[in-house]
Amino acid sequence: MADTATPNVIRRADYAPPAFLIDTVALEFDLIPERTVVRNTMRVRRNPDASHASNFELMGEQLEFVSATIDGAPFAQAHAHEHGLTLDNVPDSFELTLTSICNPAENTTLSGLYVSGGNFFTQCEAEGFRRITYFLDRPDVMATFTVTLRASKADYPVLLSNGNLLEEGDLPDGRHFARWEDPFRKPSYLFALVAGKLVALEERVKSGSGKEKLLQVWVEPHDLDKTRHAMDSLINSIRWDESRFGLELDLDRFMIVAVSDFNMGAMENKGLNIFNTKYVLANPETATDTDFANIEAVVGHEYFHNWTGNRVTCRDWFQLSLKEGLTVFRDQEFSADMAGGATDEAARATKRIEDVRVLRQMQFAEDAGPMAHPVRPESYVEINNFYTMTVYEKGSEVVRMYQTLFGRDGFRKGMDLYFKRHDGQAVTCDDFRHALADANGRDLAQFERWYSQAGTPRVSVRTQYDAAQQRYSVTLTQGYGDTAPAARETQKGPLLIPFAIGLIGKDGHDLALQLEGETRASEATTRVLEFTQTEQTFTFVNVAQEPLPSLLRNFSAPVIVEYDYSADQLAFLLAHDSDPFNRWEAGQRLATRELLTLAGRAATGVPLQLDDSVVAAFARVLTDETLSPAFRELALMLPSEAYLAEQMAESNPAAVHAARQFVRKRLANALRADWLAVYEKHRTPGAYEATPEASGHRALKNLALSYLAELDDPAEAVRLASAQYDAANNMTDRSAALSALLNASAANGGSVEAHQALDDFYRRFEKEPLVIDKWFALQATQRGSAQRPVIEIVRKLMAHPAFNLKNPNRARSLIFSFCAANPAQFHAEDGSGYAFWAEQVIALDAINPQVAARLARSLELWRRFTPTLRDGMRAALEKVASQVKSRDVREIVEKALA
Ligand code: B3K
Ligand code: ZN
Repeated sequence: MADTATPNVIRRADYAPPAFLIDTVALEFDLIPERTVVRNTMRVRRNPDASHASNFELMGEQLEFVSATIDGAPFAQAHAHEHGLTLDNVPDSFELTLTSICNPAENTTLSGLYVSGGNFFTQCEAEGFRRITYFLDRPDVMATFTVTLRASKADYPVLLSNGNLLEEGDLPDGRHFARWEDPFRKPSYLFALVAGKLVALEERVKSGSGKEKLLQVWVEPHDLDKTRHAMDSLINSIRWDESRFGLELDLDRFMIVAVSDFNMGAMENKGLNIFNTKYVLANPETATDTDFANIEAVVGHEYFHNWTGNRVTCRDWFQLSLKEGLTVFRDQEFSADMAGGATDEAARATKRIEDVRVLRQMQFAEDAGPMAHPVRPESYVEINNFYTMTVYEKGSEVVRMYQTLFGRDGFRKGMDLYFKRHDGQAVTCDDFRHALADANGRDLAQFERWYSQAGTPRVSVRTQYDAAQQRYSVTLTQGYGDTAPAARETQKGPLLIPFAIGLIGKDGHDLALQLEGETRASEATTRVLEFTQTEQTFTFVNVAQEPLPSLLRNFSAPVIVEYDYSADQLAFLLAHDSDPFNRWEAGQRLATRELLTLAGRAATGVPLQLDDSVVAAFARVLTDETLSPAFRELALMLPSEAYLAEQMAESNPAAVHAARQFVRKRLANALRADWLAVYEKHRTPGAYEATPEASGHRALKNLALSYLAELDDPAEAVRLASAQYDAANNMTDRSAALSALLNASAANGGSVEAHQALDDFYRRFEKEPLVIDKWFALQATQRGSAQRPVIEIVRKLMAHPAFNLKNPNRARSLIFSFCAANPAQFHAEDGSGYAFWAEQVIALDAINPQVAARLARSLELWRRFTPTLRDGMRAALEKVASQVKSRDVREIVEKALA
């Protein structure tokens, strides 16, 4: 095996610096779909910090080797093999020119150079550059790039690459060229090119230091009317990074390009971000409020990578969270600031709640299964499988904890030091932690465990009030409980947990906080306790009455809090906690507890009932006009079926569905008049506005509609939904109405209204692929019934002319929506869902391993389910394991079965 062959398992401990360094790269492309010729000229020298190697090993995949020259002379000792190219006995410093050919037209993996809609695009992270040319394709090899693109002018009028345009012009035979230069050293994963028939929305803005910048959003011509929001989001991102972190755009030109075939959300290539159309294109008719918010977040995320990821990059892929966790944190703060500025805590909390919901539902589940890994993983088989909720979302929580510990100013000081030390370098998570520690004069050695330990920590809380002494003690104990074996082996000791707490008095107001040893109470009524030992007691003094504790305010650490609140106490917190996050949290705890009890009953066939006090607690939120509509919508939304199933000793999706439906119906029927009143009151007549306020009204109104659709007699809801569908001037209202119609009709096997609306929706938006994705997704996630199982609808839709397995958005809209977002139907007892899953994973494996591996993950928690389901899932996993070829899918299913 040559050195560049990928061994089965790559380990962090095996990191070694590269034997050679590449200082400059000049790439020349002759772009032809089936046969693109790439000439790559590099200045190479031995790495003084690495051990000597006589051979130069370059990575390469799916390339046809043509020739090699060293310092202008043909080089005969070049051997191409399956994993790359070996050059024997090279000099210490030399200019190397390699010529090779690739086939973008046949590249269905969407990694490397590929064709989509007749245009050329690239995706190089993590290891796609080696599918374009032979290279030291690893992030610690940083070079400056110049790129020359040549192509037919009629077919590819626009030629883009990273950095600044140096020159462009015509060539013989109807061809033309463009030459680009990126002045910044970068790793190969940030390389990009785009060529095709595209048009741009352009803006010129001045950056903080007064330099003019050209901003462009490139799309296919018919999409130009959907680029304004992405452009505004980009301008806001530029402003925000200047004001919050003092970071300026460093290029004269910044481009975003939309492509409809894309494996993930977007990619932060230097100066040339490439985006899934889903995260660029929006107008009120085609995009929902959620789409608008996601576009703002993803445009921000990719833009922020320019500093956190590009200027300072990762030494190796184990450090992925260095850029991803940090950049997710930055995009979350950006969205929160856009919604509520620095001070509107309620508006900020809405964003926080949404982010924590995702973390708890997805990352906690990941941490509990066979793919559990630390924020900085120790090993991987296929790096693309490690762009995970843990690396991104838990990684972002880890970054947030620095800010919770040091405050915004302390965090900023740490960031400043990080850039001062590491600008232009490829570094590690330890380097980041050291910058934060040094800038704040702190020893953060213990904090390293957040990077090396997997599993979700549990903090159990005991409290004791001593009325005579007016002392209130809070004892915290930390551990991991009964975690997945993959996580257990990483757990070495207690973490530094910033534990934010408040104490609430009988009147619902926060009490003053004075810890034992302090001379007086602090002004702030939330205190961040630094919890560092396995067990630790914090004692508050001068506590005149027995308080109710508000624990882990604003979700100050990614942990599970165990505390035995009574239902009355939760209702009290839901009504009074000054921390909006914990107000929401109290409602969720209350609902989760009731729902789990009911699911347990449903599983054993005991009749279901719900206490009036729970209904009353929800009624108070529903009718409390002092709360923002956005908050009420979040508070009234029950925990998801997936999250609830995950909390059961044995996951039972059918029982969870029955319990959740029972509660929804009960709340619908008991509060019918209130839902109707809320529905009427929160209509947003007039022109569509994409503001947080307007979207809050729509969210609450549409939640009301979805509850009304649960009524025993849904006639009224059907009437409202049909009217809303017909009158809607925006996609949020139209798709919510369609969804309500589908769900209202589920019980009686489909209704005329639902059918008509579905047909109308399709015809109306036939030419809008992103909306047709919604059309597939709405049907895949709809409620089913014994007479009308959703799997049958899904199978029929697989044969629809608009379905296309090769387009990841479309595959996700139908297949992933069904397998991952419709648990009650997917986990049908007859195993029909699992058989479908296996077929699709196997089919996708041959087309696009990265997408296949994502789908493969929807069975990874199989061991936690009821015995019948478990058997069905194991059989499906075994079938897949015996048939798939890609490293991507193999890693997932083998870990699941191990
Ligand atoms: N850095 C890319 C993700 C690349 C995924 C490769 N499989 C997008 C992002 O996180 O911004
Ligand atoms: Zn990212």
